[in-house]
Amino acid sequence: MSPFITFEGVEGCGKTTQMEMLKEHLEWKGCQVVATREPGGTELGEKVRNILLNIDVHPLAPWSELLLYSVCRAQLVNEVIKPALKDKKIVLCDRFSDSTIVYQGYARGLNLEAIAHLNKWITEGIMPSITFIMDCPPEIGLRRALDRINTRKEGNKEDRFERENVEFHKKIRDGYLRLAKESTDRIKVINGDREISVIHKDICGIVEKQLDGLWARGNRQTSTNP
Ligand code: T5A
Repeated sequence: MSPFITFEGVEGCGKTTQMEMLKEHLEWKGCQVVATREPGGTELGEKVRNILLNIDVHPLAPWSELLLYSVCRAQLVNEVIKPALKDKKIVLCDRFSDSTIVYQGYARGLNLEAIAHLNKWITEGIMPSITFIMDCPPEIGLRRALDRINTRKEGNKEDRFERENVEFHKKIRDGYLRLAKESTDRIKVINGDREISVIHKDICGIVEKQLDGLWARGNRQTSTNP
């Protein structure tokens, strides 16, 4: 199986920035990479994303929210992730099932066992090989997210979660750190409160170590390697 790498963390922790930099780096090394995101990444998923994040759409009951995130994931796994892994491409994903455990489970308080069952069915058992948790204090992440909103020309608006108070976001951060303790092999906690280039170097080091292991086992699927 090709590497399936996910990026997680509080709002504005720098996941998207790091995922894009890793994609560029891996492509430069000659790898075939598919980068996607949740919620979204498919035509259906992007439409549902608009419902999930748009605060103008009427309030969502917690179970409705969970099921809508699940719709996005089921579609993304089928349409994008599974086919790409089958083609031996490296898949990078901005958020995945850990987000549901933390946001809908730990923070919203929905039943964790039900979430685990649902995740297992809709992901068809596909689990990330590495998950990076970009750890930073929620105050810093929210500040970055709000700064970005304020410099946007259009859509000058917070999303549903950016409206939540700092206490809610602290629960999210604690939830991620709790998950990391339960899955030390898969989950790597990265200090996200540093220079972007320093964080990138750490991430590349971890990914390359895993790729070296795979390639050594004859799984190399690159076309060229400069
Ligand atoms: N959600 C999602 C659930 O509740 N359940 C689920 O199952 C799933 C899948 C997704 C929302 O949905 C929720 C969680 C989320 O609330 P989103 O718009 O994708 O919504 O929101 P986020 O995932 O939080 O993404 P953001 O784009 O807000 O934040 P990122 O990706 O963490 O941060 P990034 O890289 O875009 O950076 C934000 C800003 O900070 C700067 C960047 O340049 C950018 O301006 N930055 C840094 N500045 C200083 N130092 C650094 N190290 C920096 N790194 C980035």
